[in-house]
Amino acid sequence: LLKKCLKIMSKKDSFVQRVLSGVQPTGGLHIGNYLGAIKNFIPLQEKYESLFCVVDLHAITVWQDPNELLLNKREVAAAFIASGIDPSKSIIFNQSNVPEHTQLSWVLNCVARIGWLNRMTQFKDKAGKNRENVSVGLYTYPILMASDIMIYKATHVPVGEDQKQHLELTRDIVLKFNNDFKVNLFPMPEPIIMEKAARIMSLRDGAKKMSKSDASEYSRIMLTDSDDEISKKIKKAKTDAKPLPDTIKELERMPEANNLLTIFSAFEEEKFDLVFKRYQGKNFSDLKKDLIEIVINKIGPIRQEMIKLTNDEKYLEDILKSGSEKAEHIASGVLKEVYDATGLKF
Ligand code: AQP
Repeated sequence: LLKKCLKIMSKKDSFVQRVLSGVQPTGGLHIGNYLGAIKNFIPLQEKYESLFCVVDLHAITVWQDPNELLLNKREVAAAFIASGIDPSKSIIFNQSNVPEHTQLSWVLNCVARIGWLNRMTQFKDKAGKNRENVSVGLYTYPILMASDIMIYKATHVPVGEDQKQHLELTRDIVLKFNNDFKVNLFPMPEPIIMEKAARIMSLRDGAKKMSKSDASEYSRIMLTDSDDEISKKIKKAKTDAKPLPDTIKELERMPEANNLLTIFSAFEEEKFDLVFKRYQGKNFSDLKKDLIEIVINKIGPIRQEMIKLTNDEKYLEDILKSGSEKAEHIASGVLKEVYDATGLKF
């Protein structure tokens, strides 16, 4: 038994420590995407072999204008690089350029159970009352996400609160695949809970998350916003007429105030409690004035770099091309193993 355990352990340890994450090109990126995801990817590339993917196949689960989709894909790639993801350390690529994602996805469709998908709360939220009329892709989205992870045998996946359930599903699929085919082909992907990642809410409604698809542009600060736009949006952000409260307990009942302090604390990398102490009892205009300066200072350089990168089409295309070649090199090997294990090989 000991020999068997050691054999399994040594196999488990032989997996390359690899991170995979993706961002959908569904519109201009905002500070929620940056503070909640991209910023937290940067340190990972020092520790793991990292792949960061523009997940265009996920984006089309909801209608996308083809011309805008192309522009948005470029913008996500530019945002990755401008924020500090280094193409010489990490693999940056477009999901649809590596067909193995969808090839594995079909196999995983046949492994996953309908009951598992029926439990996915994100589908219920996104489909709402319109469930009969949304795309089948929106329903099977978590299987494609499992495939994104498994096609690289990723061992670690940075996840925010909203993606935890999808990663659990991936873990169920890994277990069932390895059991069904009596292999140890896929490692069990571990979540990297991004504790520092902030959940940023809409500037117009503190109960709704900041989102690319929100109808109001004043609900979000985009990474491409000018200093003027940043200033206007923060000035107009919803707050109370009264000053900031004196206690955290009172603050908990004020989602918009909470959100502005969260944005401050996330950009400054300063503890929320300390930021709150500094502004308790003060007027919102004091907090907003300082926040405008901070956001402009942090976003300004990223915006300038993004403009430079999106203007240099050839540079971005070269990075994405080389990224997809490196990604496909890994993915094609894994797909071959899957076809061998499942009898699909000819
Ligand atoms: N408001 C947010 N606060 C913190 N993190 C956020 N993320 C998105 N919004 C916030 C994180 O950004 C990463 C990439 O997101 P995505 O584009 O893949 O999907 P999403 O969560 O659906 O993003 P949006 O902005 O809300 O887009 P739409 O409107 O198209 O649905 C993810 O890690 C996400 O958690």
